[in-house]
Amino acid sequence: MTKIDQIETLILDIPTIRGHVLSMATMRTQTAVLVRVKFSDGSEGIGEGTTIGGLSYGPESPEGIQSAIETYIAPGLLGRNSDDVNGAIQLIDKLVKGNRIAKTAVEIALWDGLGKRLGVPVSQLFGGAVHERLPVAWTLASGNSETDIAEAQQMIETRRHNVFKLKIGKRAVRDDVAHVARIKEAVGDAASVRVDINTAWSLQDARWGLRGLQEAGCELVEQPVPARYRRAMAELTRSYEIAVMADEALNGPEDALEVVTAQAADVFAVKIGQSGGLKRASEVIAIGQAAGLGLYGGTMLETGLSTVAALQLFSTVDDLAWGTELFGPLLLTEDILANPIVYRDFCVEIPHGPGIGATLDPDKIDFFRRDGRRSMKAVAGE
Ligand code: MUC
Ligand code: MG
Repeated sequence: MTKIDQIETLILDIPTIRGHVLSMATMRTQTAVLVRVKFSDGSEGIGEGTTIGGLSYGPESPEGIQSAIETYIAPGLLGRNSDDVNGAIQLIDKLVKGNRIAKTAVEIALWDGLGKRLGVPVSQLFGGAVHERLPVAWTLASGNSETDIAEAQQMIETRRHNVFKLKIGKRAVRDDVAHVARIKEAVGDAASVRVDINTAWSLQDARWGLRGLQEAGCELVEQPVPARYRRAMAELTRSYEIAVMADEALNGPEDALEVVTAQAADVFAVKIGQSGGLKRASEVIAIGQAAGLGLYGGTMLETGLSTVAALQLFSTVDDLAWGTELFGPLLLTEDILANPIVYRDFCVEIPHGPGIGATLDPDKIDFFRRDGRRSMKAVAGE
């Protein structure tokens, strides 16, 4: 029996190509926690746990993710059967409450190792891919309407993206609606425009906001109000034609069930990190599908590593009606993968594996490491 021998973590800080202005934080750097699991037969698996804006987006920070893995998850897993991923998930859930992103990072590495040992992509461990490529949105969040319009036009011309998610919620609702209307007018029918408020609005703001956004031709509004405001989300879902998507409200299958029960969304933004791993994300997907909701493959702006892991799972979902936003690596100045993900014709291509299908670039890992005392080359497999 192959056993789990060693679990290592590393933190990377990678600059973004421009300031990414969200309602709760402006990102100039993205921080990723990388995990490498070594198995007794010499095989390895890699994973990533990433959040946004330190502790401003959700309850886990990069440092907390690293600490949860090193102090509480790793010691429980050492010596266990490498192939028993479900058993590991159950044990981790017993050892650690919450900390979904930390769990995700480790779980990705376990699936990656299993896929590599079997010589198959992780999608096959979830029943097999039914897509070779998926539509991929881009987020316009420079903080300036003119810059956003120029960026959108360039993306359309180069056939990289024709679906745009605008980050709003920082300014007055009226100003935000005017910003969205300007961008929609500039791109016309060549692109779909959606918005993400990242919980910044009150219910009253949201009533005005959704009415204005709908009139401006915006198709979808993501998490307009705080995650726990399920009744407000339900009112907005039922009162306007514009689609309402749950994001921060969806932390795993239990939340998914509650959102469905409260009729508090038209669409689920499924994120592997927020769900608590690929398996829990597949359960969120199943609940959304059973309720007849639309599905969208969301991101926490991860590097290529977690992005390919998400692609492995989303490639197995028959209908992602709203596509994906798995563009994380494109927001970073450097890709940490030696085999970068292919983006073309408004789509992202699914890597073929084995495992999640990611090979780290050791020099990039070395360059972006936060803690020089750790051997980043070791994580990259050197
Ligand atoms: C979020 O809230 O959806 C996804 C794309 C992006 O630009 O930010 C993220 C987070
Ligand atoms: Mg969101």
